[in-house]
Amino acid sequence: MTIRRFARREMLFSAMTAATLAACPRSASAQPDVAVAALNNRARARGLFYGAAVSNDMLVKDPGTMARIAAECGMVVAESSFKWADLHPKSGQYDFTRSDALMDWAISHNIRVRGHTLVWHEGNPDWLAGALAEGGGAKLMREHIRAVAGRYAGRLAHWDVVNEAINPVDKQQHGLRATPWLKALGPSYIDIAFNAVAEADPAALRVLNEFGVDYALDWQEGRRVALLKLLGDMLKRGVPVQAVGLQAHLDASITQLDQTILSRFVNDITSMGLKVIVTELDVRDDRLPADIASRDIAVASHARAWLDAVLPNPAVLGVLSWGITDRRSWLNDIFPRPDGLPQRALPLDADLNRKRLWAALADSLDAAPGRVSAG
Ligand code: 9MR
Repeated sequence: MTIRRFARREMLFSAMTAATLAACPRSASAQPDVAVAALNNRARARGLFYGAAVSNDMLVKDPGTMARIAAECGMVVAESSFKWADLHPKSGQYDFTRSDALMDWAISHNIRVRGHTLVWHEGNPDWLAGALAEGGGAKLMREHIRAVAGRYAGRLAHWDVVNEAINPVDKQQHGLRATPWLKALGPSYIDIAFNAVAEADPAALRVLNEFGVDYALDWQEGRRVALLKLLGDMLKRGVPVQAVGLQAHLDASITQLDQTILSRFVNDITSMGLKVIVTELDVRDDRLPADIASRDIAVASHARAWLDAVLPNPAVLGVLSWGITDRRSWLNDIFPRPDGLPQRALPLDADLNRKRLWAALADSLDAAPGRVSAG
């Protein structure tokens, strides 16, 4: 069923995209066309939100991109500046310069902010692993959370409390990822983190953020099973988790996108009473041929199929993409195209014009059933 339904969706997509793109023709002028409703406006009409990740460079050096973020987004998230390495560069010393700058920008533009992330195995300062190995990790984690979540208490929409906790291939307890936090504190590190955030900033929605649960691939099925089990166990223990972040780092070359499996998985999460947020959407195209028009179509139809399986669930709150323009994507650093061309993974091109991926998001948001906005 999947492939057939996916193909039908692609055709449907082409028709709808053509209509949406026709409504916002690309102009060759320096001023991008913004007359057609921005993504967050379309999302809001359905009780959802749309947002994007902002890098510190963008905020400081790229007013053009920031203007487009202000126009398209209702929420932003820092690509790095709320992570340990940025905020807590030396033991006991905090630097809130960059995180405060993003908060100030967002508040002045009436845009909400999500916090990312408090506990992760990456994005950490060099001193952290040594400090954890020496003991006292629970105290260290609680102090960091009190300082950071406490500073922004009442001002953040969400916190990614724990990021990327599962990785069954690591063969640890409960399918958890082998991280310095697991090594230092055992599986209870997750409970400690969620409880500390509930205390420091009770108003922020507490999220467990995860990747690699998108496709009908055996290794991803293992991750879905582990994630559902982890969530069920957390809820049984009374751990105050409230939502799951689906990162949605997609790959347009993967054919195993099964909408039935995906929507059932989202439903399995939301049936536990949890919300779902699409937190880091982008679409790799490094295994596709160079031709820009066909890459854009493949990227857009892939995202559309994924979004159409996820957004109908009424407990889905919104979508953020990991950046907004092809001017900057982490994908070019980690998965460079063999031909050296930049990836076209994001809704706007490098000239800040709306692409087919923008239209796919617009169409999928328009098609989503309305819901009461909940975060
Ligand atoms: O895009 C981010 C990159 O600029 C940082 O160097 C990196 C480490 O902090 O993190 C990247 O963002 C990741 C996000 O925090 C978690 N999910 C995967 C993202 C891409 O690696």
